[in-house]
Amino acid sequence: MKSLRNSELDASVIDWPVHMQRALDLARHVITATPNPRVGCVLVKDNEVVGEGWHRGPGLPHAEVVALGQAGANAEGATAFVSLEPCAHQGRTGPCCEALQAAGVKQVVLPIVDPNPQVSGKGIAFLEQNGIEVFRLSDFAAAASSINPGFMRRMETGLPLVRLKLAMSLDGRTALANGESKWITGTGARSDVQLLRAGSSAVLTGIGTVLADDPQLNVRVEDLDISETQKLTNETNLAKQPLRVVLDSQLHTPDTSKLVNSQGRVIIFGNAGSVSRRKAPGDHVEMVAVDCPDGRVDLRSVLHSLATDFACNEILVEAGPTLSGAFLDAGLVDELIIYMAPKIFGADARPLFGSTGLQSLAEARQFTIEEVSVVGDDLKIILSPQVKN
Ligand code: AOF
Ligand code: ZN
Repeated sequence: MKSLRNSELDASVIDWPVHMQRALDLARHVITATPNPRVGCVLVKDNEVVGEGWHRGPGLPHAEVVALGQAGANAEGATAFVSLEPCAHQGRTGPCCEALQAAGVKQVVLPIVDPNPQVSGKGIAFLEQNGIEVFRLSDFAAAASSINPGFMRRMETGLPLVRLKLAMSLDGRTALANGESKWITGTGARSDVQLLRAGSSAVLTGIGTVLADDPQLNVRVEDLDISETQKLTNETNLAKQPLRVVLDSQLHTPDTSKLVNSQGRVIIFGNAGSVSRRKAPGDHVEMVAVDCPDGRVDLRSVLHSLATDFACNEILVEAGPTLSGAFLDAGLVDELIIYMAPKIFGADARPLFGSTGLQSLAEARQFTIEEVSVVGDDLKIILSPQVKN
């Protein structure tokens, strides 16, 4: 395989970055294909696009196969631009490499190798052994990885990517002293959260939030602020709710809770004793025993189980100050997403996090601002935690 920078492309392939960008854009408009990665493919022949495709989810055709279907006989002699190395394995669907070869594709251009050990490097090897040239456009590597941050993370480390979402007032408060917190932010921000949920493999909360707020934590497609085209593109994956996960060491989640009584799978992590005593209120609810040192569910073990037993790529934590703080303290948060409403709640209202006992500013937990935007009437701030040396 030849690796090329955009600046190294000669005149005959000068439009390659345009096609690669298109393949990435197709992948990016897939809200989720969990547990699979979001993948896009463009087939080009004589400088014309003859087929496009994207992967919609497990068991459904991979991006290359969709694009080949569209191209038909025009795939003969075409160049395939794929946002991820084409697979060579028989999984839930057949190997894309063989489909590309059978259709007579002569070149494959990709930005990154698939980190899935079942696939990694094998797709490239198969293509080359069968006389298909493979090129890597290295300038697209970072962008291609960023489309599937959770899939990359799970394949490389065995843990999912964790986003922690919080909503607060201008003065960093999350509820009034009497507990009232509905709603801190406006409808724009709430619909943005729906999109975050829709893109996640699992939405995770704690028993405290279940008892206090009785949330459903589901995706309401009608509340998603996306175009009709994007709704159609994502019809299959949006019909599937993300897993809802509750950390509940003593298994106190009520059988009458909205979470348990709304559509979609629920996983409750608790201590082994409680799990063995408690009967699941339905087939869609699974109780899973997990390490609970000091009576608290061990967060790393939960994440490990979500990645390995439930194939979760991206986790959205929507919890109260205690569990949110515990995820941060354990260094398990990759992305902190704060919605800030332009309202003042005052010092008697409840804070975003509990006391820290800090004696010096130098010890304060520090973040880097990655992105700031206005969503409806509120501010959305995406931050990454700084790792302490
Ligand atoms: C591709 N094109 O569009 C996707 C790929 O078991 P399966 O059939 O669902 O395959 C899933 C694996 O295939 C997934 O873990 C990843 O390594 C790769 N995804 N590969 O050639 C695609 N979605
Ligand atoms: Zn494939």
